[in-house]
Amino acid sequence: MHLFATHFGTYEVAADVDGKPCLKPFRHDPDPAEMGLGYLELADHPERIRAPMVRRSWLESGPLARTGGQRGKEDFVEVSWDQVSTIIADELRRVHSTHGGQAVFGGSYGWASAGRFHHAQSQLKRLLNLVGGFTSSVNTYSYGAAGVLLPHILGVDYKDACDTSPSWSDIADNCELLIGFGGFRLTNAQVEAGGTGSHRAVEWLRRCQERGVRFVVLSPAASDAPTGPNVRHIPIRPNTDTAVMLGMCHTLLAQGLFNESFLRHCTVGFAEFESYLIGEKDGTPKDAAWASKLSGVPEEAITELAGELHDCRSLINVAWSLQRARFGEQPFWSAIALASMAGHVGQRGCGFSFGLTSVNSTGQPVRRLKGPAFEQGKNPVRHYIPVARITELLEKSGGAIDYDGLGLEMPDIRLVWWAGGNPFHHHQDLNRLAEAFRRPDTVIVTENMWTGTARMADIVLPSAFPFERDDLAASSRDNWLVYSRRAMEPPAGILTDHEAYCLIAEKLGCLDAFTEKLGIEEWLARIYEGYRERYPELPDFQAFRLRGFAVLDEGEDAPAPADHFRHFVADPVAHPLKTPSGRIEIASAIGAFGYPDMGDHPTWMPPEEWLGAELAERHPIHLLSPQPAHRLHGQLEYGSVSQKAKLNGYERFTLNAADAASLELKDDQLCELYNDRGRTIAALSIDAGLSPGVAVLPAGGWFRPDGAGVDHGGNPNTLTAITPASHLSQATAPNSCLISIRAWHGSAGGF
Ligand SMILES: Nc1nc2c(c(=O)[nH]1)N[C@H]1C(S)=C(S)[C@@H](COP(=O)(O)OP(=O)(O)OC[C@H]3O[C@@H](n4cnc5c(=O)[nH]c(N)nc54)[C@H](O)[C@@H]3O)O[C@H]1N2
Ligand SMILES: Nc1nc2c(c(=O)[nH]1)N[C@H]1C(S)=C(S)[C@@H](COP(=O)(O)OP(=O)(O)OC[C@H]3O[C@@H](n4cnc5c(=O)[nH]c(N)nc54)[C@H](O)[C@@H]3O)O[C@H]1N2
Ligand SMILES: [Mo]
Repeated sequence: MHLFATHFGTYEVAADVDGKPCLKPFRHDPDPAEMGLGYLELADHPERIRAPMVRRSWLESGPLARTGGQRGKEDFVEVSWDQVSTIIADELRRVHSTHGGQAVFGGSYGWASAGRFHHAQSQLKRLLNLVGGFTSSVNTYSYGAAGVLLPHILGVDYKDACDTSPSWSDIADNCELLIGFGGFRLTNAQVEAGGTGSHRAVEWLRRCQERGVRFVVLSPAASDAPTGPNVRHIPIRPNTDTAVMLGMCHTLLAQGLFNESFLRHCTVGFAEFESYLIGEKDGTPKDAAWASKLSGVPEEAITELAGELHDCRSLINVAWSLQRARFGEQPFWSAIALASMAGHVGQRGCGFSFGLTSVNSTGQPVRRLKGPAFEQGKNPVRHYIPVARITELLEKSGGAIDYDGLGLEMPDIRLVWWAGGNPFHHHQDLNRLAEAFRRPDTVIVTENMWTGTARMADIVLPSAFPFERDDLAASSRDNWLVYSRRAMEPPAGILTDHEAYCLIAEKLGCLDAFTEKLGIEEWLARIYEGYRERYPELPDFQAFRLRGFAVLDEGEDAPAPADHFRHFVADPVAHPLKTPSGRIEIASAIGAFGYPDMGDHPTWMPPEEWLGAELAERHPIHLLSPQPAHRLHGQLEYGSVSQKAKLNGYERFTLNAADAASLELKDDQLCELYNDRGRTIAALSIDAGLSPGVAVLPAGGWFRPDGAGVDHGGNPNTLTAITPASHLSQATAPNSCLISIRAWHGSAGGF
């Protein structure tokens, strides 16, 4: 079968009536994602990068003239591949020999495309590692706060926020009550990093409902609650989930409804937490009335839910979005404390989980295919940043930052190279990022399209789309392997990242080390054989290629579902967690780092930007920026599915009817969303199910500032702040953002 693998699923490559290649849903996928069906339309889109390009004054005067101030404002000159590979090789040599490898920032965060070989970051990092290395980045935008917190609280085995979840099958069979903080935004489950052959999250959710699992969803958006029976939606003020969870903890404590034996055997630090809950330290009991005032959730709802959490076989799920906020570690830590008090952790389908439906794989009862990728080699440079500190890195050069008990030195960055990511989509406070991006001597970007990031570069390398090359796709959290076969040739003048880097490696004298003298087919076979070594039941490479896919445990009974914490809870001494105490740390030594924004136990701290903040008097709307339903971040922005969801090319945002009326705004009206950091234009859609004082503008609109600095792409990151979740994680926190909204009277599309 001729298949094409993406992060949003697998598609069959067919021919349309004119004989041109087109994509069809994969026959084995019960819930294929619509957004990918038009992917091939992008092949000849006008925004495609068609040749290597160099910014004019950089080309004319070179890196030492420091013309970075012109980045994003000046035109580009087309050059040949021979020219551009010489220019880049010379520039890498110059920076490495004059400043050292740490002066190159190659962290290059981003989702790129599915495919283990053509993985954009791995290709770039392998090249850079061969010529002196680079300053790198750690963690993710997805769950950066959780990724640093959870190893302290649950142990390193649970670093990946997906790994705490019970299986959907166990939830359906055993759980009676599923409380979802942040709800279940089902369009998110269309995505899986690395790809999948089968979208199953929605099916599992339905099965839970059929089996009588009751759902309670706390979210500012009613649309986060699944439709169907047994679902209750409770509106909540953004960023106040910690308060509600603490209010529930207090209720359990006050009513004596907590599992003392579980707390004694399986956790440490409860006494300290208890003292905080009853207000011994600060005079404020964290009771339901207190939590209600902060969150807007009725007091009775908090006490009633707390009782039910204890009385029923219950599971608390927290969406990843909640930790993408100021103090984002707290709702995850609080959920662990609350579930520990309720006492069902370790029982099948119960306890706590993070990110059910945030992506397809969370909770899937499948064996995971862990396999090799294109090796990056060894980086001789030891410097790194937490991924969301890019602005400070470029601004400060030579400064230091706190991170997880360490002090990280920030090297002086002279050269930035980004491939497979779009910081001018994904990072916060883009106007500030743009200034920071103007500091280094040289910026290189490898891209398919003229994204905001490509426009901010000095040197742009055009990259083939994933449907223009062969690859082998698999997610390390899923059980599908797909042979992703080229659907068409790339246009003349456009190379794959690998081909482009071969030209540069040749100029740098490391071509053989870069390719190991293997062709693409040999690389794919080698990667596949790496999988077969671990899973001998997989068919041989030729059979796999011919069929187009392989599935672990195909046709067999589903493997035994994961039973995280089961052995630990049964015997915490024999099966300790990898935490300092061997148990769940309700209080932890991370408090001793002394960070102003991290205590010893789950704690409510009011963010600088939320509806209860002083700033709300000036900017009274809390902006949330969830994942876009119609594309993958900024990818497929120009696909027909994404374009259809817009109004005349403008991104849509939502607001409830009362807020719209008080601002004298109407449905479909173009509005300006603004605060002290920036301005962006989007079209209003009234959403009756949205809480008052909340606006929703999904991420992924392209940053397209006009001459006055007003973004016409509807990118929420023109408004969000770089303030981290905390000094512990230094993670991204876009969901703590206050804004104002007014009608837009400027020109539409005049940019
Ligand atoms: N406000 C706000 N901002 C957010 C979030 C949020 O919730 N709110 N979420 C954050 C999260 S969780 C994430 S993961 C990030 C995602 O941020 P990114 O991962 O940076 O977003 P993508 O648009 O997927 O960027 C990938 C880029 O790689 C390019 N690309 C694809 N294939 C290839 C290839 O083979 N080679 C090369 N060279 N390039 C390729 C694509 O054209 C695309 O521009 O955004 C974060 N930003
Ligand atoms: N279609 C599509 N799917 C995707 C992606 C994509 O780009 N497109 N990106 C993928 C990626 S990289 C990631 S990391 C995951 C992210 O998965 P998540 O982090 O789970 O998803 P989000 O869409 O950011 O947010 C989910 C919901 O949280 C709610 N929410 C936000 N803030 C609060 C709060 O303070 N309290 C409460 N109670 N609720 C709140 C919002 O209403 C929102 O609908 O999604 C993945 N799935
Ligand atoms: Mo993400």
